[in-house]
Amino acid sequence: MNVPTTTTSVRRSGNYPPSLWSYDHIQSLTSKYAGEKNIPRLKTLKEAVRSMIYDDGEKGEDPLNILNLVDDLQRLGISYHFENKISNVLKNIYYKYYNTAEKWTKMDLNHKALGFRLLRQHGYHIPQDIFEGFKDDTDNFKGHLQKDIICMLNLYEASYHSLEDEPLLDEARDFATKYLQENLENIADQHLSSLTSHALDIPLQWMVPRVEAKWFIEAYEKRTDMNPVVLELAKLDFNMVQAIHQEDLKHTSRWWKDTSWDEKLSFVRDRLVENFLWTIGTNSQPQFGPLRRILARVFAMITTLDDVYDVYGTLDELEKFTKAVGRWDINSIEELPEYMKLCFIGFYNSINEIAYYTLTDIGFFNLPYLKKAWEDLCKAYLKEAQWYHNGHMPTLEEYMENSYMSISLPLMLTHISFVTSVRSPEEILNSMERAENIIRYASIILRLADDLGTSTGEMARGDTPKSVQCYMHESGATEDEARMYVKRLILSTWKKLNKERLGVTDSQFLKEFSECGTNLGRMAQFMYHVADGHGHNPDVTKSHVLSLLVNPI
Ligand code: LA6
Ligand code: MN
Ligand code: MN
Ligand code: MN
Ligand code: MN
Repeated sequence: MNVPTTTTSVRRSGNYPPSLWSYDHIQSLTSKYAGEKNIPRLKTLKEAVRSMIYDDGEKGEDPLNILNLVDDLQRLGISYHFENKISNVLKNIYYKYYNTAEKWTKMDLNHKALGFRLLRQHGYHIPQDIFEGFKDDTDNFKGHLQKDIICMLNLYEASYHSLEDEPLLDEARDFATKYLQENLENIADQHLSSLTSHALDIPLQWMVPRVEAKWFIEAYEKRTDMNPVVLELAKLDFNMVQAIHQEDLKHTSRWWKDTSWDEKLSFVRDRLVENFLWTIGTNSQPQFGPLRRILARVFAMITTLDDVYDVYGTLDELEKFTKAVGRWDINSIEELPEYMKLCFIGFYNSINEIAYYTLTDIGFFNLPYLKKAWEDLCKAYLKEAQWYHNGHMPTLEEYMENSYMSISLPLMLTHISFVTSVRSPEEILNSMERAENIIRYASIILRLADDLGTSTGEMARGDTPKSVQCYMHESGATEDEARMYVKRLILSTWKKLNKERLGVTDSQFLKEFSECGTNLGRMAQFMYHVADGHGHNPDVTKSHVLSLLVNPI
C-alpha cells in the first residue's frame, strides 16, 4: 500500500524568475537576412577577402601583416570561410620565418607574441624560450605608448596559450597584465583603450568566439586602418548566420512547448533562450544546425533534471528516477510520482528521437551511448543529493571526482560527438578514446566557473557544498581566498587543456569536438562572469540575447 507522502512542505525552491521570452515572441523573430537573397553578395565579398590572404613568397608580404590579417579574420568570426587557405599560409610562413630558434631572436617582442599565439593556436609547437629576456625588450619602451600597449596586449594574449611548467609565460602574463592595468587610463586612442579593457576583462583564449565576433566587428569598424571589404563581409556574415540561429531557436522552442514542462513543472528554470545561447556559444557555424537543435534540447533537459535533483525531488523519488533512467523502460515508471512521469516520458521520448536522428543520418544506433551518458549524469546528481540530505562535507578531491560529471559536459559531448561534420561511426568511436582528457579538463573549467557564479545562491537555498565551500572547509580559507584558489585552478586547468588541444590537430573530428568542449568552458566563464547569468535572468543575459540572437548589426 502506498503511504501518502508528506514531503511537500520540505521541498526547496530555486526562486527562479520566470522566462523573459514567451513562445509567441520567439516564434515572431524574423530577419531580413534570412533566405538566399544575400548569398551572391556574400560570395563576392568572400572572394575579395580570400585574395587578400596571399601566400607569402608570391608577393613578398611582411609576415607580421599576414599574422595581423589572420588575427582580424579570426576575431571577426569569418576565418571559418578560409580554413584551408589560412592553414596553408601559416604553414608556409612557419617554415620560412618561424621554425628555428635563431629566426625568433631577430624579431621584436610584439611580432614574437603574435606569432607565438597564432601558431600555437594552429598546433605548432613553439617553445616558451622565444620569450627569454622579454623584459630587456620592454626596457626599450620609450614613450611610444600606443605601440607598447599593442605589444603588451599581444604578450598578454600569448600567455594564455601556456602549458604547465612554462614559468616564462606565467611571468609574461603577470608582467603584461600589470602593465596594461597601470596604463589603461593613459591610452588616448579610444579603440585601443576599449581593446585593452576588453582583453583585461576576459583574455581571447577564454572568450566565446561568437561573442567575440559581435564585439570585435563593432570595435573593428572604428579602427582607422580597418578594411571596408573585410568589415562588410563580417557584418553580412554575422547577420546571415544570426538569421539561421533564429530558425534553430524557433524549432527548439516548438519542442520545448510540446514538452509542457514550462507549465507543468513550475519549479524548474524555464530557460529555453538562455540554453540556446549556450548552444550558439558552443558552435555557431551555419552548417551545424542539427548540432544546435539537438544540443539546445539537451541543455534544456539538463537544466530541468538538475532542478529536479537539486531543488524539488525527495531523496526517495530521486533514487527511483535514477533507476528508471538506468532501465530505460517506459513500462517501469508506475512507481514514480506524477511530476516525474511527465519528466521521464518527455525526456525518454526526446532522447529516443535524437537517437533516431543519428540512426537515419549516419546509419548508427547511438542510443546505448546516450543512455549510458544520461545514467552516469543522474548517478552523479544522485550522489550530490545524497551528500546534501546526509549533511556530508566532501573533500575538494572527492567533490571534483563527482562534480566534473554532474556539470554534464561529458554528457553534452557524447551528444556532440555524433553531430560533428564527421560521418563515420568508426572514426567517431575511435577518436572518443583520445578525447578523454579534453572532456575532463573542459568539464573542470565548466564546473569551477559554475561554482563561482552559482554557489552563493545554492548555499542560501540549500544544496551540497561546492568547490568554494569544500576548499574553505578543508583549508580554513575565507570565501574570498577560496574563490581566488578556484580561479587559480581554472587557470591551471586551462594549461592542461591547451596541451591536449595541441595534440588533436591531426583529426578533423577531434578538432571540432575539442572546440565545442572548449567553448562550453568559455561559455561558463562568460555566463557566470558578472552574475548567475543562466538561472537568474540578469539584465546582462538579456542584453546578450538581444545582441546575439535578436538584433542584427
Ligand atoms: C547550471 O545550473 C546548469 F544548469 C548547468 C548544468 C550548467 C551548464 C549549462 C547548461 C546545461 P546549476 P549544478 C546549458 O548551477 O547544480 O544549478 O551542477 O548546476 O551546480
Ligand atoms: Mn516556470
Ligand atoms: Mn543545480
Ligand atoms: Mn546539480
Ligand atoms: Mn551550480
